[in-house]
Amino acid sequence: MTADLFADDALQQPRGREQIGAESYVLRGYALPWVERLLPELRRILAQSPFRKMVTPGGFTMSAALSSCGELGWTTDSSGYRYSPVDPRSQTPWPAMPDALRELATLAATEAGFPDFAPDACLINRYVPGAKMSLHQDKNERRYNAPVVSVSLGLPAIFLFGGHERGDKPQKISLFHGDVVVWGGVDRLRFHGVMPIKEGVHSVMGPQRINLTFRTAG
Ligand SMILES: O=C(O)CCC(=O)C(=O)O
Repeated sequence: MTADLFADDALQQPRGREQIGAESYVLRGYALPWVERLLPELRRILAQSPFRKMVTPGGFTMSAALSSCGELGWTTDSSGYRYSPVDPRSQTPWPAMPDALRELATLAATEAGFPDFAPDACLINRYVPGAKMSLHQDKNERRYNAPVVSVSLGLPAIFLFGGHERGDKPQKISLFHGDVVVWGGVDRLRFHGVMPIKEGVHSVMGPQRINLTFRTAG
């Protein structure tokens, strides 16, 4: 991979910080300089804990495929949503969180006004065209004092950033390869989701969007 391969994304995205809530920001293109370090680490993680489809407690199969790294990984099955120290597929610990991922997440959090972020969980979502994430709140963490840091790679997405009630009309925010969204503080429990991904092939990531969501869960 060379810098040329993500030149298109860099052109689309003037770097900068867009405020989307009282304590929420989109950091445009923030992860672009990290992509070359992130991709080999992602390949290593996914060789150990491959993407898999998970089922919600209500019996629906999620359209995004999931994996995780870090001390805790988010899982769902018929008995509920929870964080687990082991990958339910192998019953062994999730892959460790690589330094490059942790550093990116903590620097992005600092840039957004959360200097003490110490993530112990990184959920990795894979969206193929048509896959989506319904509006939800991140509420399985033990405390809500740490922000959520969400890194977008690959195909563009429309991120839905709602309010504190499910019925609140969400903002629609276009996210591109390398964008990072951080929300915390008074915004930590806002509903959010992703509209169905449009058909396409990204020059670096191929026909998919991968999202890394960092949280302090334990
Ligand atoms: O893919 C995204 O941008 C958001 C992911 C998300 O909402 C989540 O993992 O809770």
